[in-house]
Amino acid sequence: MDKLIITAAICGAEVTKEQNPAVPYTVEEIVREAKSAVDAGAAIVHLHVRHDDGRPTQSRDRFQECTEAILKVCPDVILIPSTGGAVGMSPDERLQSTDTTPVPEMATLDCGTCNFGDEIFDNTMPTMRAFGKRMMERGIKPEYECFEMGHLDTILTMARKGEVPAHPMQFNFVLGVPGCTPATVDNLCWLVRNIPAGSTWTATGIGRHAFPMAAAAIAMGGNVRVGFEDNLYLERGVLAKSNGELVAKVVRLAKELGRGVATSAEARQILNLKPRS
Ligand code: KMH
Ligand code: ZN
Repeated sequence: MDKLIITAAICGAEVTKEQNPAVPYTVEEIVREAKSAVDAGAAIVHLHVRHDDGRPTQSRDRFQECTEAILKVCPDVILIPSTGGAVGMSPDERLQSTDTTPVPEMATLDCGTCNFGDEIFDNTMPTMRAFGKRMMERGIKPEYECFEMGHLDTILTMARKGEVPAHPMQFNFVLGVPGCTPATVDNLCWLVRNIPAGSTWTATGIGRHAFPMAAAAIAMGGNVRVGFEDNLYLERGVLAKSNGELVAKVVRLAKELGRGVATSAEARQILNLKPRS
């Protein structure tokens, strides 16, 4: 089994300081949270950015500022900027996160429209084609985010048609978003059974499902995403003080289950990315 790649989704677009005071908004806070996660064992940071007052933004300049600031203190980390942004943003607005210098090694590509709590997260076929084209043009490896079972079929069909980058594909199965596929081991197994040979995958459980999904993924040979974007609690009733605390808990689970944790350099090999020169 390959070593475990841990991704920290440090910020997200929806969670607030009212829910957990450690949720980062400013550049300094985003750097602090990225560093806490990397120091604890995360090889990847999945990045959203905010205005100082907490409003989500996909501003190219804000992504540039945060990227440079994070890479200054975590020079080896793999950054996966979000192209999902927040519900209601336009495709062009969302794609700005792929305009930074250097070009991101990876970026998320959301694999279909779905419910998102009370709202609808809009990912039409033309939107996904545009995102796939952009990533193929720029050599960005997508992380295919599937919130629903049907998203997997959608993206595999697009890959077969050459509309999005294909082999080897990296999937992130985000399970337990209200209104989407529930976070059960059964659902995770179905998804993993149906990805092409040679693919890699990550499991993300939302809210109280974060650590049960992490444990299942560790045992199944997949990878794990945790962080404030997905879950604010270290355990029932106990808010996490940092993303690093959430990552450290996954590292402890991996250790108990006998799985080594990948560095960023090892994660690049596993994900078939170019080594950082
Ligand atoms: N904020 C969600 C609506 C992504 O990063 O690509 C979408 C999201 C997915 O977080
Ligand atoms: Zn995200």
